[in-house]
Order: sequence, then C-alpha cells, then structure tokens
Amino acid sequence: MNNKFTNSDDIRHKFSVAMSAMYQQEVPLYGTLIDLVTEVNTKVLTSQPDIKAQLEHTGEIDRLSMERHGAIRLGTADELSMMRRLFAVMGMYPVGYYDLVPAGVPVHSTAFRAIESDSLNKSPFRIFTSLLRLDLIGNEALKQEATEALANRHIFTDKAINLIERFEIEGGLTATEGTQFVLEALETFRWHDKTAVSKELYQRLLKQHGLIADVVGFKGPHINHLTPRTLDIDAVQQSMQARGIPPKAIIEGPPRRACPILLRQTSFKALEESVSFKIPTGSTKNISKDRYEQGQHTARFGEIEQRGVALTPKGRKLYDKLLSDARSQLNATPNEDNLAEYYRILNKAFEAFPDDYQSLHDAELAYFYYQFIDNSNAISKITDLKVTDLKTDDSKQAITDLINQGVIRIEPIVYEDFLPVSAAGIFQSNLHQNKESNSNSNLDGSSENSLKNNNGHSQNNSNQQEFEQALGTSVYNELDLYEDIQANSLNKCLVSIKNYG
Ligand code: OOG
Ligand code: NI
Repeated sequence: MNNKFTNSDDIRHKFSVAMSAMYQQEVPLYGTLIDLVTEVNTKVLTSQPDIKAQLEHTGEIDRLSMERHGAIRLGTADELSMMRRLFAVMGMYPVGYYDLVPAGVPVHSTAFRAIESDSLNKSPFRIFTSLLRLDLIGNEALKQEATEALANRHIFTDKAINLIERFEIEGGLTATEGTQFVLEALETFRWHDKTAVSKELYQRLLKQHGLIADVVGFKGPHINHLTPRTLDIDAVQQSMQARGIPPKAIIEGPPRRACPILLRQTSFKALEESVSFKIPTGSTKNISKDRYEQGQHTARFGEIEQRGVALTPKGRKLYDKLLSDARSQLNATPNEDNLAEYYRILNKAFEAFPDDYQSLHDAELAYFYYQFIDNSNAISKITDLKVTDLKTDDSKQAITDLINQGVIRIEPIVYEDFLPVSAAGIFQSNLHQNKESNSNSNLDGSSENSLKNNNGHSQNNSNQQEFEQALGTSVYNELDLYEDIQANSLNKCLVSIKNYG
C-alpha cells in the first residue's frame, strides 16, 4: 500500500476503541463486565505461566486486552453490501456463513474480520453481521409494511459513503480521512431511542418475531453487544451476579477443558430500554407534543467469550457430533433448571475429544503453528530434512521427529470465528420473549402470525448463494484460512532450519 495512506489495521483499531467507548456510555453495565474480565485475565496470567507463554508465542498477548467482537442485524441486501464496503476500509472481510433459520432465528450471517495473522494480532476486532430473512414473514401485508419501513431508512451518513468511495478509488485513506471515517462510520452503530415506526407497527412486528422488531423498528443497526475475551469464562460467569450483572443461565459451546477448543460464550441478559415511538401524522392520539409515545425495547446486552484452538474439518465434525449427542440426550433446551444435568452430560460426551495439544495435533483434529526453537544442540542432530508439506506420511513423521527433538514446537491457532448453535443460544436469550409470538420456534408457517419455514430451500447452499448475492461477493472459507496459516508457519520453520548457522 502506498505510504501516503493510513494502514487499514490502524483504522480498525481506532474504530474498535471508539465503538467500545460509545457502547460503555450507552450500556454502562458493559463497562463493569470489562473490569471483571480484566481482573480475571490478570489473575490467570499471573497464576498460569504456561498460558502466558503460549499467548506470547502466538502473538496474542498484546491483543488480549483489546479483544472484542460485536454484532449487528441488517434489514436489506443494499445495507449488507454497503456494510461490506465500509468494513473493507478497516481491513475486515466476510468470513464464514451461518444459517440460523434451522435454529429458529430468521437471519443468516457472516463475520467481518481481519484475515492475516499479523493483522489479527494488531486488532482482532470482528462484527457478527446478520441479514434479516424478511421473506420468511407469512403475512403479506406485514411483510410489505416492513419492506417499506426498511426502504425509507438510511443507515450510513453521506460523509461515510463519500469516504468509502474515496478509499475504493484511491486505494486508501490519508490519516485525516481515516480519523473522519472512524467518526462517520460510528454513527451507523449508534443507538436511536426515537423510532421511525409507530408503536402499533412495532407491536405487530414483535408478535411476528423479536428480531424483526429489532431491525425494522429502528433507524439503524445499533450495535447490540460487544464481547471481551476472557481466559477463564467460568470464573467470570461465577462473579457476574455479585457485580450486579445478571448472567444468562448456560455457557454455550464446548465444556471446560485443559486445552480449550473453539469458543465458549455467555452473556448478561438484555436490558429493557425506554424508546419513543413515532405517532403517525393524522393520528388522533396526542400523548406528547413532539408526537412520540413511550414504550420499551429489549435487545442490547453484553457478552463474554473464551477462545480456544481452531478445529480441522475432522475435529469440527467430532465437536458437532458430541454437542448434538449431548443435546439429544438432555432432550430439552439447556436452561436454568436442567443446568447441572446438561453440564454433566456435556462433560461426559466430550471425554471422547482428546484434551492435550499433542494428541489434538497428531490426530489432525486442530490447527497449530509450527515454531522454530533456536537451539543449536538439537539442530546439529538433523542430518536430512525430510519435511516437504503437511500431506505425506513421511513429512508428518518428520515433523513429529522435529517436535520430539526440540527443534520445533506447536502452538494452538486460535479460533477466530463463531458457532451457529451457540449464536442461536445467544440470540434467543436476548430477545424479548413474547408469549404470543414464541420467538423460539415460530418458523413452522402454520398460521398467519408465524414465520414461514425455509421455503423451497432444503439445500443450505442455496441460502448461502442468496446471502452472497446480497453481500456482493462470496465469503471466505474459515477453514482455508486456518490451513494457510498453519502451512505458512511450517514453511517459515523450514526456512529457519535450513538457514541456521
Ligand atoms: C448475534 C448473536 C451471535 C455470537 O457471539 O455468537 C453472536 C446477535 O445477537 O445479533 O454474537
Ligand atoms: Ni456475540
């Protein structure tokens, strides 16, 4: 990149700092949560030197305190495609496809994030971005009203759009433009307590599904949570209540393990917030003179996550199987009442998943960095370097030998993405639970007030194609990215060994 331009990693970092500050102001309890996470992380780093060393080796130690993800929900294809262009300015690209419809949540999603290891370590900021599936609304008249409400809103400032276009034409932004961009982009994610829709329409949308009301009812895609990364999610969960932070009952994802895999998440319950609904012109209601009436909305919360090693397709298949076995054995949605029983079943199921890094590596269940250890004694013993890649049995054996000889070490590649079952759990625990609408399973299409099933799309792929068409590009496959990172680390190692001395 031409050096008259500011680095996209820097823009992303500044943006994530600004976003976190804005959200702490909007939702002060999120600030309390960050303080708690910081305390717990400091304790872990002092009491567990092996974890500290691992994070130093992988380059994650510096990013730990700034690590955040957030989430937004969009209403239209145009919003999604402009959002992609906005994130590109910050070096964030769509990775992964998550269809949440089978889990009863009428959206499909991707995560915008950096994709290179170095960029991730500079700023791992990610946004889980969902597109509402309005096509699933069975009631045609309501669908029409929702479509119109979305067509009438403009979620990006004119200046933000100008700067995005400038970035695309010039190939970058100057430092001054980058600073302006952060301020303008932030506007899109701000909370608006004055809505553009009437209370009556909002209530009909809510009856259909809490998510539809959260998207269609508002002027913009307010950031609905931010998530710091903790090194001990159980410790944070246990201390939340004492700090006045009401936690959701269960921790989503795998059970607690010696070698964490993928992602564990929990959140505090969404706040009930006051909003002002627009009174339509011509209405006889005249509750306040500025023609708004009061109401409530529940959508915004805080979340925490503990990240572990990224799994290979084989590892992921095993994870999905064990999780699904545990859930079928429980035979109910995990909740407050069956919590102890759920964890017992889950722990038992995951005994089938190896829990030390060497076994995870040797069984090709997880992705690892290969790192050269500068140790002349060990290296002098190498006579013939037989490693070429990660595919042949000879190479694999040679790598194992190098590890045993102390020439290279393995370190876990952290999972940077999301999990659809967990995401659905997070969505559901933070949606307004309307008794009539039954937010959890209202996708059967059996009545006017319910959402249609995944009409005509039995193939997951066709949903992904529609999502990518709306996005304006295809999403990166996260597994390819981990595989590249692993292969590159091996190549770097081999070069270091060959050049040694
Ligand atoms: C997104 C929920 C998913 C996660 O961390 O899995 C999510 C939302 O509520 O919009 O953020
Ligand atoms: Ni989240």
